[in-house]
Amino acid sequence: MASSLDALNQWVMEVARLTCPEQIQWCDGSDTENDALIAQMQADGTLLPLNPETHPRSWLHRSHPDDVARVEHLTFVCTPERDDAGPNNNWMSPADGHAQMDALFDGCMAGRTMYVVPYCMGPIDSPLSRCGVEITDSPYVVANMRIMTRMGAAALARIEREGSFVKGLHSIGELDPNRRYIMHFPEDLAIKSYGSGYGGNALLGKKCHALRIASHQARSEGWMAEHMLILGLENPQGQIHYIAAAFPSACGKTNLAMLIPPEGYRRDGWKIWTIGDDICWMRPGADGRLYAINPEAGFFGVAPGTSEKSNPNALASIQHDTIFTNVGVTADNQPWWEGIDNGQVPVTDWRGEPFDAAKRPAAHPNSRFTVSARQCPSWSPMAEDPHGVPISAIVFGGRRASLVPLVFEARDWTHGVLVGAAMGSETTAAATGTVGVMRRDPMAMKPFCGYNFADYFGHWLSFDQPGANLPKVFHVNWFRKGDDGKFLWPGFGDNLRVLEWMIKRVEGKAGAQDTPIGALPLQGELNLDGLDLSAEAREKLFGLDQAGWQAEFASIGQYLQEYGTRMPEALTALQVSICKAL
Ligand code: OXD
Ligand code: MN
Repeated sequence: MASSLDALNQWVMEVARLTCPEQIQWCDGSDTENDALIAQMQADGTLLPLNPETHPRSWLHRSHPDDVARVEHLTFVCTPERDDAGPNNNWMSPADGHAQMDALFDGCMAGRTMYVVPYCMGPIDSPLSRCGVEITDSPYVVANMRIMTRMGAAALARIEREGSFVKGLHSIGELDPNRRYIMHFPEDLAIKSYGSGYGGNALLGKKCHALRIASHQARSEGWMAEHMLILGLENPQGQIHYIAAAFPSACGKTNLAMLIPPEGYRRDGWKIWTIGDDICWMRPGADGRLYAINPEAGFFGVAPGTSEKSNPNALASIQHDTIFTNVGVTADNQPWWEGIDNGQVPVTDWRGEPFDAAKRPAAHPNSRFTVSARQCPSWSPMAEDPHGVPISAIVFGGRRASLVPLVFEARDWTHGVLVGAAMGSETTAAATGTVGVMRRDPMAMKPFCGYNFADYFGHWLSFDQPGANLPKVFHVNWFRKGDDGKFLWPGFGDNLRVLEWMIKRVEGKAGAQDTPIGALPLQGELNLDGLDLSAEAREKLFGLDQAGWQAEFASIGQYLQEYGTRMPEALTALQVSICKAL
């Protein structure tokens, strides 16, 4: 019988025949291999060394200026039936998708090295983890994959044992936006990505595998692949509750995952432990609870706005052994971005030109750092636990300047699924396109769900079974603005106050007021001590705008209808009953 390594070798040979590389390098993930790749990229200018005194072993990569974000309009899910991909995805038939991609890949690695990168998403010994192999012609991708996944020999050994892996084929091609596609073939557990070196398009373990392909795998195997951070909230008694939270890209997931409690809370013994900042895989355990792992091993975080005030843990993490992409630099070659607020000034912008504020920001708004999670001071030892951590609460949140209060709680799991399905958020720079436009982004998975959203909501509902002990579901909005256009909630560390209320609810220790949209904190139950909130802020953060919600629910109804009869009846019926109650 052919082993899975035979299958891998055969695929590598097929790809080599198509792409015609000059040489093939199998990556083992070792330091020696990494040092050689870094030296090579330094020699050809792919990586520029940063100040070795202040940022040892750290580099700056400047991408092609047209290749700075995910390209949702060029991202496809290729299923035999269009309806299986759903209105939430761009669709092509697998035959057309393969033909289109293979034409692009034809001979594209001539004169280049083809790297074969085995990786494992999740702790190497966890039954929840899954493996993949990325073939790429980009050493920058290899170096990033080494940080973001468990990459190399151990992953290869697991692939040999397990017999199955996701096949990801990537080439930077000519970096021509007109010859750029990211295609997914869920039935074949395969990905083909051409023409971009940007993380979300090119580090195939991340969005392509751990979300789009994994969401499909998870549906057939009875688990969940979600765009969620995972944190542990430790109370003064030393008990830790784990929370998974879904926010659209560039809405502060990394900040929340690494939150430092406000002074008083810190003194009392509250602490946040970081398990993950972007992706969460969950599966019901024997006790009926959902157990979660972070499939990633590093952070690919948004740099702008990261400061000693907003995220000291992230800042501490990226002082060494970090790859920065598209940030500015100071005169003494330190990385710099808008909002770093460290008293330094940039001299060179992300395109390598003298910084001129009138021309462009020093750092691209979607500039990033790639860093090993082990460098984070709040990194939880439980992040390596093969069993995962039990989830007490699931949080959904969007960027909503109006209407949506600071926090509310769903009545039950079905209502929680509707709350997630109805999520809306203003778009950000993490994807190309207009920024600041409100769109529906169910469970923050709009760009990442590898199949029809109606079926995905059905999959969520299916976890509500006899014996299940599911998390409570909440919705938050850190981004509500006042009439003057300023944020009403201080956010950052003070978000802990909201998490504390949630955990009190989980433990049955806090009151709430039932409303048609869910339960709002009763006055005095969410700790606001020491905050200077105006009357307008209190009203808007904790009140219910009845007329506004009537309009919102009408729009949610229209959105659900876009999925036709495939939409689970339980959700449409609940939407109608909430409309009536409002
Ligand atoms: C990310 C994203 O990079 O969501 O995490 O775009
Ligand atoms: Mn993300």
